[in-house]
Amino acid sequence: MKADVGVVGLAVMGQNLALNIARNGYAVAVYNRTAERTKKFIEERVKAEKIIPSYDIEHFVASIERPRKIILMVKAGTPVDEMIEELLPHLEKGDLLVDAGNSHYADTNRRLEKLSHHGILYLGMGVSGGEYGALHGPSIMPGGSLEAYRMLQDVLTKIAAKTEDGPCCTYVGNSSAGHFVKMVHNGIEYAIMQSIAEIYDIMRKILRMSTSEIGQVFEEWNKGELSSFLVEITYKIMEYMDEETGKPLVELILDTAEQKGTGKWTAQAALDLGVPTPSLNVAVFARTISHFKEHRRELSRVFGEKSRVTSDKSLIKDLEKSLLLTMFLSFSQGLWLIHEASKAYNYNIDLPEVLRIWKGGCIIRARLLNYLGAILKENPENINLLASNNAMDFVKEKLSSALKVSSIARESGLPTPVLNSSIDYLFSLTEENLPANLIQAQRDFFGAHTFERVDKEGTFHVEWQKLE
Ligand code: NBP
Repeated sequence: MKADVGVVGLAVMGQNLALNIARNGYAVAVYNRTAERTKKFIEERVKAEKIIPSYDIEHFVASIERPRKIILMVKAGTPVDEMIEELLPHLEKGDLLVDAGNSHYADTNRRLEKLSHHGILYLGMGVSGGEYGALHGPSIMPGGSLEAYRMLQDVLTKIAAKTEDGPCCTYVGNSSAGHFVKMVHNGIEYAIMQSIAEIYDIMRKILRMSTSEIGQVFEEWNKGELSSFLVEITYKIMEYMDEETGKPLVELILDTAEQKGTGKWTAQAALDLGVPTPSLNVAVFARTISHFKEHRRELSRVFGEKSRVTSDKSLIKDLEKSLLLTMFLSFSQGLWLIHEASKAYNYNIDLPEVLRIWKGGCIIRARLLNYLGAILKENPENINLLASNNAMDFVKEKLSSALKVSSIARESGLPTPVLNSSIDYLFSLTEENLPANLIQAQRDFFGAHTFERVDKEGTFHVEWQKLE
């Protein structure tokens, strides 16, 4: 028996993806650098599925039907290059390699270029949903040539999550479009996670709610407009008790957040392309600041006690609206970035399709996406979603709550960076006259950088002071 598809890399994602493909009726060849992991996988997780293990690369490649379709699910970075190097001598023209890890889009472009010289087709494919999604149906974001996508389309659409709008998989666009969209997906994920954490902090420190009470509120919210994967896991986290101490586990977790790079890359891409994504960027810095635990401990002593504003539980309604606003504006910024990248890199990305495939299986799946999709459908040029009366009404209806929450947090000395930067993003975009005229004057003053005028055409420079 030859395999229909090969999977390289049997850590959490690779194992679950291989099982998902096999459970959809395909024969899957598997290979992992360390043989022990393959053995363990076969012994402990494979039952009736058609999974063919290999312990050397040549055997692995030979066990796959031609033209071969091989999915790499290894750690992003040099491991992907090393695996490509190992596979290449055994591949033939017309075979397909798919990098399903969180690779940087520039690496994907480089690999696409290199493999095209060997006649190997290549897809850079974002996969979201964690290990559960990989097994039961992830959101899949493949990019590269359409020809390459067609080779694996049936498999991918079968294994993807399904919603009433179809499978959460689409051909995202040219070259590294898939990895770019997955990267921005993660950037939005950072912002929503941080937003939720900010609300949690207000609930515990200002409303003095217990972890269990906080969980109940998130559970309630998950039944309404805020319904989403991240809100859902938040209430489940609040309910989880540590066996050893009998306390909610979340209370025992050290407050230093890790990151693997996709949030940072999103911020870097936004800066490179000149797209404003402040909420996404500050979410990365929030994790960075969290790392300075000792420094924070020391400075909190120097700063002294902060007087927390008190508020009654009526604030919970404002917190809900506030979170809806930051979620909306995080998506707004991410979509704008994807739109600009699509133009700059000729990705040809269909934004409503991106929103559609984020509706199921992925970490940022949210009921709100139905609404965002409808806004974009109404006007596909509305790339940051704000240029419609309908969307602006939605945002304005949440704004007074967001301002109240932000103000209470400020007065209490609580950081709410995503909330604050989201409000500033909105205020900046809706302000016809920004004080950037003064910035231009300052630049011209010290650096002769010139400026434009509001009353006549041209580029101007004045001698702001006489040089002696
Ligand atoms: P990891 O990112 O932890 O990578 C572990 C895998 O990479 C193992 O199979 C390991 O083989 C292999 N590997 C390494 Br490390 N160096 C290698 C090399 N030089 N050559 C060949 N193989 C090498 O696994 P993961 O968490 O399953 O994630 C896989 C990919 O999916 C990553 O790009 C990740 O960012 C992405 N992703 C992860 C998630 C998630 O929730 N974990 C979600 C979405 C996307 P070994 O067994 O021999 O060490």
